[in-house]
Amino acid sequence: MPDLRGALIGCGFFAVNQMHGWNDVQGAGIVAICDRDPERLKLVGDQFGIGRRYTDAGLMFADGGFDFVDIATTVNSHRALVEMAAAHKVPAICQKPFAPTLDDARAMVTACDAAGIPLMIHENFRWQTPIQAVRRVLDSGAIGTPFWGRFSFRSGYDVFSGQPYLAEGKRFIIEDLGIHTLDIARFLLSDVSSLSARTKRVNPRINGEDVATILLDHENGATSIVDVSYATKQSVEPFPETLIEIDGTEGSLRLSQGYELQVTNAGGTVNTAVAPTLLPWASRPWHNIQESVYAIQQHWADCLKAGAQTATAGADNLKTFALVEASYQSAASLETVKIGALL
Ligand code: NAD
Ligand code: 89V
Repeated sequence: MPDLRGALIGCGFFAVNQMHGWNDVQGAGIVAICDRDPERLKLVGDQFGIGRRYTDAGLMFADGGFDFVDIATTVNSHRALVEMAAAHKVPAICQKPFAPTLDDARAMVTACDAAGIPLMIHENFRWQTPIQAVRRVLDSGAIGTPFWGRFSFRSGYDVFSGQPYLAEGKRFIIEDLGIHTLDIARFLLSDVSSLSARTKRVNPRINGEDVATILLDHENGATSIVDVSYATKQSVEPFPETLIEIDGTEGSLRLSQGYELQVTNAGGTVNTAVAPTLLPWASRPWHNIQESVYAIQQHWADCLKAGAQTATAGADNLKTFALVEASYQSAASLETVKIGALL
């Protein structure tokens, strides 16, 4: 029996990674699972040897016997399930995107605060090995004070076969993928005070935008660009790499395709390989994301045991989610949106 017993709700496409991650996490494991689809419940229950299975989250909470819940369902169920966790005073992890609206997300933070339980949003991209390596370079002072950045994710990878719902919504790339890239920009260059965005839909078979370009003003005075696309066909497909350029007062860094990190300053140029580990259960090209799933879940277990705040707690992640809302507002109005007005 693990020290911390978890229950997972939503046994779909991505939850399989979360279940593998929990198997690797020290000090926590999954003891019960729930999915309203009996087929998914059986598939994941059999694969991971979980006996306690529910098709109704309410019944699972009523039975109890777990120390936290990991909500891996799609966005429309997030608020109801997080509020259910709060009502039962069970600490909760909730997948991104946080909620359908900023009002829902705020209500979820309020419910968890009132219940005195931690809420962590499963915002895993900042936990990727190459992104953590960039954070360490900035912390070392090697490039001085950053004043400019570019956070770029441009791909032609078919995400729709694994996640068909991504083709259906009115919103697509900013809400699903840009949310990660915006969080990386916050993580590396500080919070954002205002932004301007432009979007396009290139793929005629989907409903939402698949290209977005966002100009960010950071609170520390830096300027950055977040550019994301699922309509970009290249000779070597980079999915799911985030490429980064940051210029600082003393030098610059470049995280380029193939997980190469180059740092240049008065001392010269240093190139380092910052590729993610291919965990035994992982598969390319997803291994970068899969390793970060394990990393954020270990972080949750460590914080829950220590009573510490997680890096992507609900209150913090409201600031990332506000950038998503602001990007859609700006793309619609063609105006700059101030983030403070949304929070
Ligand atoms: P999915 O549709 O494959 O799986 C969702 C599952 O949840 C389904 O099996 C569905 O039956 C179940 N479900 C929905 N509502 C439920 C409820 N109220 N009670 C019980 N079960 C319920 O979706 P997915 O692709 O696995 O995505 C799930 C979430 O993970 C999404 O929010 C998505 O954005 C996110 N995601 C995150 C990453 C990442 O890197 N962080 C990557 C992919 C997907
Ligand atoms: O990470 C995600 O949220 C995924 C994908 C990489 C396909 O955008 O949905």
